[in-house]
Amino acid sequence: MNWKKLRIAVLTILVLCLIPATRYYQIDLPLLRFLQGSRRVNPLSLHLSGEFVENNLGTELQSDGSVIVRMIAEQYLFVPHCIVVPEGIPVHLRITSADAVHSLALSGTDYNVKVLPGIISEARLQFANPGEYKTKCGEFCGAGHYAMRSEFKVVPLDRFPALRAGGRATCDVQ
Ligand SMILES: [Cu+2]
Repeated sequence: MNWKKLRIAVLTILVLCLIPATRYYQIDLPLLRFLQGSRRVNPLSLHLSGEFVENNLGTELQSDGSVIVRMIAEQYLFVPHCIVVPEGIPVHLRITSADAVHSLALSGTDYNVKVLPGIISEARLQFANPGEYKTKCGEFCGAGHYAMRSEFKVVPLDRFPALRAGGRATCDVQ
């Protein structure tokens, strides 16, 4: 056996093992950030420009009938605090963090979306029944962590306030 070939084989296996390990432990490597290009966002300018400016947050009905929800997690609140979505419609969640590592956890379930500064986390949800679903931050993020909560208000489709494409819905408008 040629030692040089063996060494190359061992190194290759090590590198191949490291790739899933970095994903599992969510190690933030510059290379991974680069590979995630389209999901990157500058946490320092979220409120100033781009997808996560204030009037673009919340629920938006798409022309194909699906729903997009955009949220920001920051110490120690979720913006918007309350999200209204229709029942039985796929909801595409896009959320990012303005500061620390947070997560959006649906109380009473093991559903948990990790939220990192600089990255847009995406998730698909669908609520079968109307009701108020409490959410909380599932990742310890500092002194106010335990007060970091929000809710999803799921309404019957005919009561969903933004029934036209591009329309927006907030919990206040019912
Ligand atoms: Cu937290």
